[in-house]
Amino acid sequence: MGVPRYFVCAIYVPHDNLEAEIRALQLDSADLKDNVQESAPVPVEKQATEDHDQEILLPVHNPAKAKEKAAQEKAAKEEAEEEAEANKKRHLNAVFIGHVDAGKSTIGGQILFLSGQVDDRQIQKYDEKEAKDESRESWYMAYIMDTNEEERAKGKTVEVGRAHFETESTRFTLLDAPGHKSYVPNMISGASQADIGVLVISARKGEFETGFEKGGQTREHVQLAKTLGVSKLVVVVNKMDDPTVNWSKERYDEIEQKMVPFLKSSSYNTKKDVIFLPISGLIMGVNMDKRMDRNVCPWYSGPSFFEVLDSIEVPPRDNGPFRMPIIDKFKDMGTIVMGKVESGSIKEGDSLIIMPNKEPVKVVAIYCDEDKVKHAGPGENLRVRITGIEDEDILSGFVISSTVKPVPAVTEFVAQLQIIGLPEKVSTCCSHSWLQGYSAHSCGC
Ligand SMILES: Nc1nc2c(ncn2[C@@H]2O[C@H](COP(=O)(O)OP(=O)(O)OP(=O)(O)O)[C@@H](O)[C@H]2O)c(=O)[nH]1
Ligand SMILES: [Mg+2]
Repeated sequence: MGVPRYFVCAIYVPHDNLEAEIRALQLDSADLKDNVQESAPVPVEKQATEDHDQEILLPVHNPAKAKEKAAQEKAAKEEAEEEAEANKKRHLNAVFIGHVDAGKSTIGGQILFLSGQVDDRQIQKYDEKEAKDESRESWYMAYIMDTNEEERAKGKTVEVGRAHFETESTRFTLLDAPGHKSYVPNMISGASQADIGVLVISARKGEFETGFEKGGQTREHVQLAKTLGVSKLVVVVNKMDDPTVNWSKERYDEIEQKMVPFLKSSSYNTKKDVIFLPISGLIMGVNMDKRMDRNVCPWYSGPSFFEVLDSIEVPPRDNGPFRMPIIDKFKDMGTIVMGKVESGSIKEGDSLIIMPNKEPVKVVAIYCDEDKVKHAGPGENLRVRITGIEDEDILSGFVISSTVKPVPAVTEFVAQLQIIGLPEKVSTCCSHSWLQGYSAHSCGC
């Protein structure tokens, strides 16, 4: 309970008098020693107005005050935590796309190495032991992202790899999509969580051509990314160090000139929403965290990859009712759901509902990157621990949403389908069987 204001004023002791009082008490205390408290009890109200020194000299056991102080300290700590969270760097989800073997995982691994998350010893372990054992000497950087046995044995990403890194002003969630055509559905799942795309193109002789030809995944990935709402693209022309390229400006220009009309035809504004740059993801990572060494490539004077990532605008976020489509779920001291917040925000203790099965749930904990946070806003990729439902009652595609305005469950909806390619034999008659890839923005429903 607070002290009435008039009372505080009435017992105020001017500083000079206070010092004299303390001195007198100190002298007295030489005789009285432990009896100070008994012989000179200090009213609670007075204690509340005095400075810290006096509290030390005259400790008074007051549970009410101790409780109040603890509450104040807790509130101040919470406020500081909230402020720290609010001041956090902006956040972007970046999906790495492009034809198989273009170098997506290698670049992802290099980013983690350059940002200090993987050290030399780990690289040596991958390089000298694991990659060599698989006769994949140059694959050691990709092994940082490609962690499962199948991926390492085949030298191909299968599942979307996830990592986190930070540039000067931005926190990134890195989504490393597979390039092989067998895993296009996994690539779709990665791109659907992304704000921006990093399109990786191999400049190596023959590799750009294969990836860009009809049937190559460069085209398919660009079109899928655009359809899935990836509004900005960073096109990294990779493997510029390869002996067939050797940092040739002609090769770089050729690739850019061929890509620009195609990107335009895929509805990207190539002036505003696309930026090209040459890099090498292997060895030391050239033009990645630091600007290009002019001895390596004298004709490029533009920004480094990290600088480009830092300057990309965050797309507008939706502050509507809370909606997070569930990408995955698992059991870990309760039920954990994973996904990207498409709209609204979430905080610890929230009561939400899982749609379409209308299960009420409670938010126990929120994890953003590796950190536990108290709340999170739109665009964040989260893991959320909930109670009130078992993981087997959740399917990916379900939406955890606001109870007041849950995402509607419908039996019919109007969709716009973008057909990005037809098998040659099926040109006139449409059969359902080949219409495999589609996406529906869950929030728009
Ligand atoms: N010379 C050279 N080789 C590279 C570079 N980047 C990647 N590579 C090599 O290209 C091969 C494929 O690299 P990955 O990173 O696995 O390619 P990816 O795009 O992730 O492949 P998928 O995940 O299967 O689509 C590996 O042998 C890498 O060492 C580069 O900048 N220069
Ligand atoms: Mg890969």
